[in-house]
Amino acid sequence: MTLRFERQPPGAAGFSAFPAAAVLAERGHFDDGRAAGAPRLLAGEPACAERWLSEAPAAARTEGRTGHVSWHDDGRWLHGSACIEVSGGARLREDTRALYADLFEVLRQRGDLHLLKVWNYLPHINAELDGLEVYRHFNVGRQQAFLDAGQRAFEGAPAACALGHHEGPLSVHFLAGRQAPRPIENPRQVSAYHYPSSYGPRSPTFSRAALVSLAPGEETLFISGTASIVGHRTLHAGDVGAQTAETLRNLEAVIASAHAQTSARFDLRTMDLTVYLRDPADRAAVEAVLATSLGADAPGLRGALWLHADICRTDLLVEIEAQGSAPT
Ligand code: 3EB
Repeated sequence: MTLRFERQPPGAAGFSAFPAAAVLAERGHFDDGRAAGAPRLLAGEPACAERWLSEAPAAARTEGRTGHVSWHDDGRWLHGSACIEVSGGARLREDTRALYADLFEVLRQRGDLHLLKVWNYLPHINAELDGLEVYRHFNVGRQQAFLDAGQRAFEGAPAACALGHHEGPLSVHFLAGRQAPRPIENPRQVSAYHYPSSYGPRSPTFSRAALVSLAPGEETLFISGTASIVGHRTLHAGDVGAQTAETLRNLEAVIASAHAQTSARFDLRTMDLTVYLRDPADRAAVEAVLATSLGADAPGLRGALWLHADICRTDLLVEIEAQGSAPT
């Protein structure tokens, strides 16, 4: 039973007609407040929908709500979303932990599913609460929830991204499956789950990428949010062009690591890219670097989703997420 990802190509009138029953999950991206709890599209971008399409028969499908989490399960793949209004510092840790506890309860109830990819959107991610940054509070609650649930918080963690938005709740979307993903790391970077404590009391819980088969004869690579970090340090503070070039080197390094694990061949130029920018005014500079490296006509660049988001370190200006499938 195949799961497919579709992104409405910017500028296109809409999707080819999918029967409603085929849609496991859908997320819209807008440049106004319609999707509170998620980063907005850069102003002027055409509204975009992303859909996970299932081939499972209707009879195999279930949906439900467990605590904060709404989920849809097609018997093979499960997509879930949760949000929680957050308030203070200590509360944020507990809220994060509670949200993730519900997420892991869904996975347990549905048959010990494996987390593949998580999208985390935090309100005011760089704000300071009770002397600690929001992102760092979040990392404490997230790692604790993984440990509480007996989930792999270090090697074997899912792919993820974590970005900040300016209005709405803490929102988490996730994809899970019946088969464990293969975690991929980047030899140019310290694994995020091993970052030193100078980045916060608990390390971030994610792998650089996850490799999974969503369809027979095919593998999908979920590359986590990737930024201008080498070792564990931010490079090129204040220079968005150089950060973009460094991010591309990291993305290529992750793909090279994946190629050592599978016969599938991934190509950044044809992957689905999501570009998160702290400052919308940086778009032209970032696009120029991507065009030089990938080619101005690369489908990945033409179809990229450009979102306005705060990155989890104040000195990072850009983060890029990539996803793609290839035959094995
Ligand atoms: C980094 O490499 C950049 O906390 O889930 C990227 C992807 C980042 C995911 C997360 C954070 C996360 O550390 C930030």
